[in-house]
Parts: sequence; C-alpha cells; structure tokens
Amino acid sequence: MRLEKYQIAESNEQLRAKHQRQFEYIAADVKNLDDVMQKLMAFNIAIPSWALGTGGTRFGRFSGGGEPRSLEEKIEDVGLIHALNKSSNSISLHIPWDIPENAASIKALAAQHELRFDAVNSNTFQDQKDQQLSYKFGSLHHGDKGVRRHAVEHNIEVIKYGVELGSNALSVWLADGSSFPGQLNFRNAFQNTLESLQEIYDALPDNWKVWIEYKPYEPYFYSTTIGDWGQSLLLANKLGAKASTLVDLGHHLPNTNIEQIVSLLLMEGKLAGFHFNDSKYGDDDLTVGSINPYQLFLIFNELVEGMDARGMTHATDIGWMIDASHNLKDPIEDLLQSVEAIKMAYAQALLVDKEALVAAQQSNDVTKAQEILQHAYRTDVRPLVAEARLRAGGALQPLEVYRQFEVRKSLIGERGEKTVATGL
Ligand SMILES: [Mn+2]
Repeated sequence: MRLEKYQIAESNEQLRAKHQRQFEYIAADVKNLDDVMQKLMAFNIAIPSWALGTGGTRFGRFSGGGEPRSLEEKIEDVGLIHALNKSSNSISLHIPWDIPENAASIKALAAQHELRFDAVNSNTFQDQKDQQLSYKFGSLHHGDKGVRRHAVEHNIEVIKYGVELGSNALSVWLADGSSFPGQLNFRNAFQNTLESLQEIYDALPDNWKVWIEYKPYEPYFYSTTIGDWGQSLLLANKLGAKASTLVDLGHHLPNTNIEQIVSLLLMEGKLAGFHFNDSKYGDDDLTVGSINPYQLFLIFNELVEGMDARGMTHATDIGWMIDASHNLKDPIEDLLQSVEAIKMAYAQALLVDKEALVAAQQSNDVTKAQEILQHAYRTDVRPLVAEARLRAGGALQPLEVYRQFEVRKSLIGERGEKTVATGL
C-alpha cells in the first residue's frame, strides 16, 4: 500500500485557503520566519520497527488488523508515515525482532520510501529460542563470564547488521537489575557492565557511537544497574568519546526534572539522543505529548538553547526517535500524533525570545521569565508545522488523509485481519 502524491495534493487543495489564513496570521509575528521554517522542515524523528504493531500490556496483547508481518511491511508502514508528514525519514531496527536477512534488498526498499536506517537496538532482556545461557539474572552485568560474553557477542552482531544497513549507532538498553535487597553487589554489577560495554565499544567502527540508555526500575523492582543519567554518564565517560547517554522520557521517577538533565548532558557533550513518549506514572510508553505537553516544550527549550550554545545542528547532531507502544490506537495514527507533538514542541521552543529570557534571568525578573516561556508555549504553532510539511511535500492534515483514503482498511485487505507484528 502506497499513498500517491496526487492523493495528498488533492487533500491539501481542499484545505489550502483555510490553512493560508491561519499561517499568515501566525507568520506575521514570527521574527525569524525563514529560519524557523527551514529548521522545521529539516527536523525528522526516527520510527522504531517495534512500534508498527499493537503492543502488549503486562496481561495480554490485542492485535489490531493489518499489522506488518515482516520487516518489509514495517518499512512500508514507515514509508506511509513519511509520505504523509515528511518528518519520519528513518527507521530504527530492533535485533533480533527484525533481522535484515538481505541487507541490500532491505536498503533498496527503504530508499524507495526515502528512508534510511537510524540506530540499531540490541536485546539482552529476553532469552531467544534455544538459548543456553539465560539472561534471567541479567546480561552485561551478570556474575557469570559466559553469560556476559554471550551478551557482548550479541551486541557485536547487532553492530554488524547496522553496518550493512548504513546505520552508525548502537543503542543499548539493559534490563539488568535486582528485585530484592542483597541479591546483587552493586559495585560488581557496575564493574561487570563497564567491562562488557568496553568490549562492545572496542568493536565499534570508527564513525560509530554507542548510546547508553538508563531506567530506574522495571522489569526489576529494587535496583537497576544503569538506573539513572548519572550512572549512564559515569559509564559513558569511562568508555570514551564514542559513548554517550540516551534519554528515554519514560525512564524517570515521577516528577523528575528531565529538562535539567538534558541541559547538563548537553553541556558535557554527552547527550546522545532521545526516545520520545509520554507517561503518567512510569514507563507508560504513551503517545508523545498526550499527558504533559508543557514538559515536552520545556525539554525542547533546553535542547534548542543547549544545542545553539554548542553550535550544533538541531536536526542531525542528536538522535531523535520515538519509543512508544500502543494497545488502544492504530499504531500509524498514534505515530502521526507523536511526530506532530514533537514538532509542535520544537516549533514553540524556536519561538522563545532568547535575548529577553537572558535579560530576565540576569535581572532576576522571575515573572517575566515565566511570561516569556509561556508566551511561546501558548502560541498555536500548528499552522507553522503544517506549512513546513506542505513545503516538504507532505500533507497539511496527515491524520485526515490517512482516514480519508482508508489506509488501514487497505492494509487489512492486503495483510489480513489477524496479523501480529514482532515485538513485545
Ligand atoms: Mn527507550
């Protein structure tokens, strides 16, 4: 299933007059309009291969219809998203859920959809079929050298798949931890993890990076061996320049000030990238911006400020990726909503009057500082984001086009009502 350019153009034509009025209204007040539009058009967010199917809850999985049955079909789904929003030009693979058997043909298929491959993700949180050495008590931190070696070799294999696809980063998330006091010696667990990561680091090609993700709890409930950004940064600093910290928005205890973490990681040159999602209580993996869009804006405000301070290119100097799962919504609709929410927060951050904010901070004008941030946040930037999509060849209203042309119905027709994508 592909959406043709004329279908998107047809829909845009119907909406054009109304859009133009709304765009001109906001554009009149944007000081650096051309710069903002260029940045919005350049900004893309990678789609993870595991987000195209209906994810499970702890208690069960309710498949939607027309889920992708293969890596090829997952690429087609990301292609659909990108055709609509022109903001999702890459796919992040999870090994072994999505092993590219024939890298050349997978790359060619992706290129047909104007897609490339983002970071590859390893998996040492599940035992694979017939696996002799179990990850039940951890992987890279395991007390048994044989288990550690097995996990290291898996990561090196994932790098090899990534090299074939033109990817240049390995993303490592470990479930390693403990559920009961006394179960682990924390120092030994950390040292084992560091040694294992060092072996993986040594296997990285020259232009590659390793991104170290952290998470405070779950699946284990007493300790996690890489539990927070401090532990991740400690490892990244010990490993070297190719290692840095990956921030997953859902991997913090409630009310953590994530924007402050982002600011300091950027200051240290150690912010690798982002896994976007939203949450109310824990690692809920909800649609980005569905629960706390203001926090997302505050994070983007620090990202823009911190990247500008280091002269970084917003679109490409950090890895931007969604990491969410869906058990209620159509995954493609959910992803369209997530990308839209990210671009809105980014657009709002670009509108912050930075000079005025610096002046307010220097004079301790707390009221003014709040006004400046909230003025940007309360600006309806949707016409700006839509205009950027239009100029890039996408749809003014991606979700409406998706529904208008009954894409899911076509996918069910092609793939069937009862299909299950690989993943959790
Ligand atoms: Mn993640």
